[in-house]
Amino acid sequence: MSEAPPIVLTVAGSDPSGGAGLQSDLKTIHHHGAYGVAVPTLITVQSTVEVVQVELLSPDLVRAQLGALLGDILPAAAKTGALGSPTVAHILGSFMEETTFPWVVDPVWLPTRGRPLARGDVVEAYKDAVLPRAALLTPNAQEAALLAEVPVRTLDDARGAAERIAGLGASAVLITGGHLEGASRGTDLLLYEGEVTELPAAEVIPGRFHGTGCALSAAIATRLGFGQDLPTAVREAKAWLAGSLAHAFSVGSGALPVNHFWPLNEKP
Ligand code: PXL
Repeated sequence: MSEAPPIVLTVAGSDPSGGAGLQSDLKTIHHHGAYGVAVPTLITVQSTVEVVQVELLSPDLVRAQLGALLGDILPAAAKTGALGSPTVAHILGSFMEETTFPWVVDPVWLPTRGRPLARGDVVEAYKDAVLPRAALLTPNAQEAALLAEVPVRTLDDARGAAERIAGLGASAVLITGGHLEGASRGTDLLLYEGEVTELPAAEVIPGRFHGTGCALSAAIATRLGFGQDLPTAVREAKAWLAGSLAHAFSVGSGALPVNHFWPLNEKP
C-alpha cells in the first residue's frame, strides 16, 4: 500500500461550469497533491455567464453525508463554501466542534452574477455557529461588510472590519481585496494572532474571473493540510492564485475560471 497524501474536505455547492464550488475545490486540492473528499450542500444551475437556479439539499442529507464521511475518514484540513441556509450552518458548526483539524471558512452568500447562494439569516448563523470554530475566515469586502456591519471600500475600512470580525470570535481573518477601491484593489488583509498584515497583489490581472475565492480558500486549506503555518499557507496560496489568473483561459462566453492546474498543465 502506498503512503496516503493528506485528505482535504470541501463542503460546498456544485457549480457545473467548473469554475467555482465543489468542482473547483477538488481541482485545486488535487493540483496541490492532496486527496479531495467533497460534501455537496446545494446544486446550482449555472453557466459561465450566471447562476440561474439554486436548489438546496435537505439539511438532513447534508448532516448524513458529514456523519458518514467523518465517521470513517480523518481529513487533515477542510474548507467550506456555499452552505445555503442557517440550518446547514448550524449543522456544520456542530461537526466543527467535534473535529480538531483546521477549517477554512469562505463565507459564500452571493455570486457575482445571478441568484443568491443562501436563504434566511445566514450571516447570523455564521456568527453563532461557524465563525468561532474556524481556523481562518476568508470574506471578500462585501461579505466582510455584512459580518462587521460597516462599509468596506478601502484598506482602512477592511482593517476596521477585520478587527470587528476578530472581536466576534474569529481566530484569523483574511479579507480579500479584489473588490476594494482604487490603489488598494488586490491587496488582501490578514489578521492573525492580533496582527494585521497587508498582502499586496504583485499585479492586478485584468479580466472577469469566476471562483477566485473558492480557489484561494481551497488552496489555503490544502496547504494547512500539508502542515504549513497559516501565514505561509495564505501567502503561497495567494501567489499560486495570481499565477492561475495570469494563465486563465476561456471555457464559455462568460467569466474565466482560474487555471487550477497552473503551473503543471503542460501537454505531454
Ligand atoms: O464563487 C462563489 C461560488 C461558490 N460556490 C458556488 C457558486 C459560486 C459562484 O457562482 O456557484 C456553487
